[in-house]
Amino acid sequence: MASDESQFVEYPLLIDINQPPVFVIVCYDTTISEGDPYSCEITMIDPANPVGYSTSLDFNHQPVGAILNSTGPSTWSLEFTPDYTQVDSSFTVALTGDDSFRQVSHSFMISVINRPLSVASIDPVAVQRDLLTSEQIAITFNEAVDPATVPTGIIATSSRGLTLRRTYDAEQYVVVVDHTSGALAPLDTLAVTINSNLLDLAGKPFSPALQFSLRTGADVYPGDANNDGVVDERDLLPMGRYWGNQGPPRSETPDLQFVKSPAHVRAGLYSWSPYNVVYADADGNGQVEANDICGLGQNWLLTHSAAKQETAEAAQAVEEIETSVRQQMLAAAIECPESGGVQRLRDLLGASLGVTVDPMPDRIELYGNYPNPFNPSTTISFFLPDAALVHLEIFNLLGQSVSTLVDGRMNSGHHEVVWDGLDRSGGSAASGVYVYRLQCDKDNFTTRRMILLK
Ligand SMILES: [Ca+2]
Ligand SMILES: [Ca+2]
Ligand SMILES: [Ca+2]
Repeated sequence: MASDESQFVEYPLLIDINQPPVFVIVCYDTTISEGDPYSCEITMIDPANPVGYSTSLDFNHQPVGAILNSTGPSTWSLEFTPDYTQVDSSFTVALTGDDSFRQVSHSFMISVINRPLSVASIDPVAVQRDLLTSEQIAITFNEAVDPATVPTGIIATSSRGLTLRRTYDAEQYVVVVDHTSGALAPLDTLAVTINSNLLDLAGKPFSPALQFSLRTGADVYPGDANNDGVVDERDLLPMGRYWGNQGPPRSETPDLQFVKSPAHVRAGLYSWSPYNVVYADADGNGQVEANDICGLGQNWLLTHSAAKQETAEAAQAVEEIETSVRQQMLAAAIECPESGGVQRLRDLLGASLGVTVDPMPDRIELYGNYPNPFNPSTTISFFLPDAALVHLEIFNLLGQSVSTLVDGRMNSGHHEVVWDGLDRSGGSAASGVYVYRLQCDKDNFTTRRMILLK
């Protein structure tokens, strides 16, 4: 029996000198999205392949676009990137290894699903959506869209009633929203809706709907010439640097109120150059000049949140402004209505030019008392542009007169009066809030409050 067995075992070894090839790494059933590259590696081992026989690998079935690359003597890689026409399809891939004598086979399934259409980016991005530097909105999608569905799938409206165009770039998957003239109108609100009428090339809708809006121009305080969000001495340098520059006005009449308002954008064919010069034009009349100094002084230290930090100038010396321009700026600051900011501007410019500027308000000014709160006395100061009959009186919060400090004619100029904290009867006034009222020539008066704190 032993010798029979031995003969039985050896017999096939003698005739079966060519072993069938074997797949070592194979590809299995898988699900992939359109557009996503799929690849798998195949290694075929062919033991004892006799001389004269070669090893090969073939597709029996394959989806359109799938290729088999030879990567070595016995390795291949299968590469497949399905397109939109293959969405919702399944493909059976069959591989056959062949050494010209024997074969090995393996099959598996690739299922292709839709990749949802989505927005990859919107330019300008949310934080920059004042469009000061942009004449258009670019919406980039993650994949191609059906151009025929863009007109009803992307709705864009202008608060000024302008017709906005949507142009599709099939190469970049970008829809550009702009105005047919090429420039978006200033001070407009543009609302964009992307809805389910928009289809991808596989016919699948954009979902859920996306809405956003942006304004052409952000609310800023006039005088923030470097556009960093605060009106302060750093704004002197850009204002001085752009002195005399011209651009499109924001309105027919200059805004001498200098209230927080939308920043300007380029209109039509006209533009400021560089564009951020517009921030130095505080009154919006289309020129950087004397009035704008007043806006800077009037809005001194006010802040707003719509600044474009990237355009902010670093703090630099006022001396970098041309001397003749500094002289013009100082002359303008002297003419501005009096305010703490204007005083500061005058001091800065005056110091840089080596001149001292006396404050010369053109109207009656009643300043805050010092110290405040106080005990027992405080100093009240005021300015008279002209000589006047002056009455300065102190009241408690019940409206009762506590003391009269001045009652008579005074010359023009700066005056200081001390209140010693005593009432009419010569007793010490109680702790509390008091009002002091300055009346000139009986026809106009102004009041301020102070606190006596014991
Ligand atoms: Ca898709
Ligand atoms: Ca600033
Ligand atoms: Ca101006």
